[in-house]
Amino acid sequence: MDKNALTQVALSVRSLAMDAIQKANSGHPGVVLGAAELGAVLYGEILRHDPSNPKWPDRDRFVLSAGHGSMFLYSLLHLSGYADMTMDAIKSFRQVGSVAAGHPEYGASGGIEMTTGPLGQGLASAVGMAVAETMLAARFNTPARKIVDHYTYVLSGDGCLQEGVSGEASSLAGHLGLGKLIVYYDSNKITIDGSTDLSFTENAAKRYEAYGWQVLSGSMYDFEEIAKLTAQAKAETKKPSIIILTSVIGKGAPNKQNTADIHGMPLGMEELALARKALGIPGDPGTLNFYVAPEAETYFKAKRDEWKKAREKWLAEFDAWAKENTDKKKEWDAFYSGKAVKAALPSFAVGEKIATRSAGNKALNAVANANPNLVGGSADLKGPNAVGISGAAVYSASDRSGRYIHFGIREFAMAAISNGISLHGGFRPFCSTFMVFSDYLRPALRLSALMKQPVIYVLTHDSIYVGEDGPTHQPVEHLAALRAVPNVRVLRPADAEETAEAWAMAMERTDGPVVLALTRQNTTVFAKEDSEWKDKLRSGAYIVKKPTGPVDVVLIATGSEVNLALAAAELSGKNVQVVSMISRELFESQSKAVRDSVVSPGARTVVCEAAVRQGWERWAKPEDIFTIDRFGESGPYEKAAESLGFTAKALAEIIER
Ligand SMILES: Cc1ncc(C[n+]2csc(CCOP(=O)(O)OP(=O)(O)O)c2C)c(N)n1
Ligand SMILES: [Mg+2]
Repeated sequence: MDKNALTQVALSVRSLAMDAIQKANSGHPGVVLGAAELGAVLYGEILRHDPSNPKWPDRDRFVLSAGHGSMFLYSLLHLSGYADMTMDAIKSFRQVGSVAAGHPEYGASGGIEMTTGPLGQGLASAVGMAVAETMLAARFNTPARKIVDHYTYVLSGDGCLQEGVSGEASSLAGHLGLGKLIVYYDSNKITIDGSTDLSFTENAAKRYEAYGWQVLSGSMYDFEEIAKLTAQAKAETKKPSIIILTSVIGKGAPNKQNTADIHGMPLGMEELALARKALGIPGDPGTLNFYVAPEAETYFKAKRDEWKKAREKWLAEFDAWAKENTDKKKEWDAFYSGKAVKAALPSFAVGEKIATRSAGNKALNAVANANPNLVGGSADLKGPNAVGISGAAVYSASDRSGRYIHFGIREFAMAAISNGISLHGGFRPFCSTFMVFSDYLRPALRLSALMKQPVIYVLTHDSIYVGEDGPTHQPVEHLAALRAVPNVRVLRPADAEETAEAWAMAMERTDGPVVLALTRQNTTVFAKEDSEWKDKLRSGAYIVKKPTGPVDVVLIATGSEVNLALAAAELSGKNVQVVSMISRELFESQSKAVRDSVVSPGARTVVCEAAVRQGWERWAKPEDIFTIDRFGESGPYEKAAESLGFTAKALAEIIER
């Protein structure tokens, strides 16, 4: 280990961070200055990566869970030689269009493994990446050749450890014995408000021990110790490791280090000059020079050759493996194609009464059969969510080949882990819970959407028709809340046939998450007059039933309320055209011609959904929107609906008006 070179790398990281943050007049120098030594040894000596091929499948993953320290990542990506992270990008840190955005954004530059910034989620998703590594290894490694063999590293701060989601995920990681997950904890005992004494005095080491992790500790400022602790972490193959590194926030800024002031504000030109002086960074006080030490450049230049050779060695191994294992190679290609294989979907008979969650289970099984890389599970609601896959082994510490994941009652971690599985590559994850508890996972769903990850969220018990469990379990505002997130596709199929198609639609999506909103109660499979209904479903809505005469009312319904709409149309004396709108967002994104072909312009429209009206205002006049704008009620579901006035008769009265 060339300690002198690493010192110069750490110095360069500090220099770039101080200058970029000063230039932007915005950013978080504290963690970058405080953890620069870890950055140097991590990127220089520990990580197996290749900047010339950032997506190399067997690279080590590094997740900067403390995403506010984005300049930590950017400066190291730049020094390592990631092509997108140019000096210009660093000089335009936090400016519109720069790949060096405020917080790391997935896809902006090679080497950014995920979008971080919402504290805790980086660590939680890293658990998913580590899960995916073991799953992939179990499926593709052979006794002769280990083509999947990499580590997942995380840098986490006090904030990440305070967030509940990291606890949920770490608990599961301990249970699952993810030995190749290594978390560095930048323990500087400072957050925005000041000392952690204000609110965080628990013994994190003991907590992680209790989770079943290996807990190690040392100094942030000893390269050899960090390398030694990392080797110890790797040697422990049955437990994840957390390495607690005692550090000083803002190290190097003589007056501001070890204070909350340096957490999230530029140093100011005066302190910057003093810091440079203390650190030995050349340059005129009063000007920013984005200094990079020549020794750091030379060091990484040599590394780039080593890294490339290491990847080429892997590639040779991979090619040999591919020749010896042609079937596995075919499967590998399918896993990495990013395209789902079309499944033979289950069929249902008109008149059949079946809950869409149950129909969903049949579709899931068909889709899972065709796509062995579909993996996932539920937050302890396997039966109620109906997400069991027949014959599927359970993924566990002793069986990495399993595909069903018992996430435990950890909705937020479940979704964050699913993001990690998706980001890792190779797998298509799904996760599930009651729709009402989507609130518990919403921040991770938001990141799925932001990162364009095609995670499938199976959210059952999708309305007050849950019944006896009462208002705590009856979602009313959730459909609106889910639809409000950009790039989330909410599919609420109306019957078993639509549900099977909805699963297919979910699998077809490649650039964002899909929510499958499914019922607990039975719905009746209805006749579809339009032979092209499946194609039209993919535009978000289609006409279920056309009246014989001229259309008086277009009645738009979603999910189980299509049954209600058909009943109300029967009761009414008007000519009602019933529309099933499986996805409002999708339909709203269609051309006017497509929209007009389903919802005739000029016709009176009535909307029906067993949820709050928010978002439906565009589609009907206030008095023509039949929704539930209050919490539900405990009772058998028909009785609960009656008591809420949500009946076919009441809907028919609106139509008649
Ligand atoms: C979920 C979430 N809540 C709040 C914030 C705002 N925030 C950003 S950094 C930070 C403090 C983090 O403290 P620590 O992890 O110790 O980082 P350090 O101050 O040591 O750099 C907070 C509250 C956030 N980014 N994410
Ligand atoms: Mg801190």
